Amino acid sequence: MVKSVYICKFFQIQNETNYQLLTLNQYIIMTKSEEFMEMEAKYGAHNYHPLPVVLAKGEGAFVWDCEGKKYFDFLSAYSAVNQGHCHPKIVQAMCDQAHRLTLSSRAFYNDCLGEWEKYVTEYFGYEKVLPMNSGAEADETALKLARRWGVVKKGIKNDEVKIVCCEGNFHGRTITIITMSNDPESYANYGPMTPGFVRIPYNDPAALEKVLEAEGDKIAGFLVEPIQGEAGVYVPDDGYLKKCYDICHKHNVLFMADEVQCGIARTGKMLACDHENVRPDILILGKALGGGVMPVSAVLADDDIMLNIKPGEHGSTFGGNPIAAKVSIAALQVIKDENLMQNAERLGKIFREEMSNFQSPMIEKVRGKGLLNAIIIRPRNGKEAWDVCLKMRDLGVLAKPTHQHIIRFAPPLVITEAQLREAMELIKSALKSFE
Ligand code: IF1
Repeated sequence: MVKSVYICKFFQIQNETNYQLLTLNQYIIMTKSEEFMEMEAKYGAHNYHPLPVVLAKGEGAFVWDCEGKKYFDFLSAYSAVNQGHCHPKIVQAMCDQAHRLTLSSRAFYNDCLGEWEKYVTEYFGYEKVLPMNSGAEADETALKLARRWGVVKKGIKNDEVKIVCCEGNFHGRTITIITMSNDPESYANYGPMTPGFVRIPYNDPAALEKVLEAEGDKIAGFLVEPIQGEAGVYVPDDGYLKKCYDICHKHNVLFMADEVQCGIARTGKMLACDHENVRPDILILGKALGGGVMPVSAVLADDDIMLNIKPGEHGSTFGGNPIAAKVSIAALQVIKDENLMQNAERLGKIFREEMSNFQSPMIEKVRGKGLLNAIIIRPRNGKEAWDVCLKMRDLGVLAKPTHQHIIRFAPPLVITEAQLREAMELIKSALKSFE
């Protein structure tokens, strides 16, 4: 089983691992995987708690660890690799451009950005796009755009402008963004927060109506995830987005959708908002926009909103770089060429039906949309979601718990029905092993 071993003098892995450890005098023989985990524990900041598995290769719906063991990837780098790992067309686009020009900065024009801007605005149906890199940056950009619009167009006093957000939200990790969070793990003990936010319950249009009636004249925008990912794949009631959109428009408030995780075919439509035919005033994209190859994020809006930010007032060194532009076009083209929306829609139904019908005392609930799904785990004999994920890993399926008792299941959208069915059998075996 242990294919290659490394000899180390110190051993500090905190996480449980499944590989056999052999003591040789005072030395410990480690697998390659263990050595990499050890290095991260020793030299890296401890801001993550990864599942103990070290990935070295990926292709389509599969990844391989350092020892060559193959797994179904049911996380897809949190929906960043919707197009599958190392998609040849996306990788090719990156390699081709990398030989020509990697970075110009926005101090000069480059011969890729305009083409991407045209492609993306036509693809999603907006007049303008603003490129950034991470999802958090795109959300920050959207907040700045909404505030600017609020001040310049709506006439709100600069220090009174507010944004409405939702309980259970996850929009990233900056100070301003964690201000919106009600999860202490995200916001606690990071010092003073950013003023100007009002938080209301999710999936509650009446709460939005109430706050906009009370202080709508000071509110520039309403920021919402069409499906809450971090909260545990929380799908709101049908009609929620449309109701919120209408309420926003009644009060001259911008409807802003964070589709960083649920966008780009993940839920069975290009955007999760498409399920309700809602066109956000400000659309925020990230993750799969770069096909899991490059960090590419973007904010889309029409001129009336976008052109309130003038030259020099916002930007990013790497945003809109030539490689990102080429990679992103390829990534979006793959979504359409390979019918990934349709695949997500069809296979998502199969997943939810099959897993809902499966009798297990550990399954409390199965929910989701398209291929963004979650199983709520009922702990049994002291075993919880983390233990299920470790067992699934041993059987060859990788997924990660969120909030102790929820496991997210989000394979790359290129997964086939046969592969999905094979993976579901492994997931069931993992659950059965705790009975
Ligand atoms: C991590 C969750 C997923 C996001 C939405 C913006 C961002 C995210 C809706 C920021 C990021 C992440 C980041 C990742 C874990 C992950 C996550 F569990 F936290 F909720 F995907 F499910 N808007 N989501 O979901 O994007 O700046 O990271 O590019 O490790 O923190 P980013």
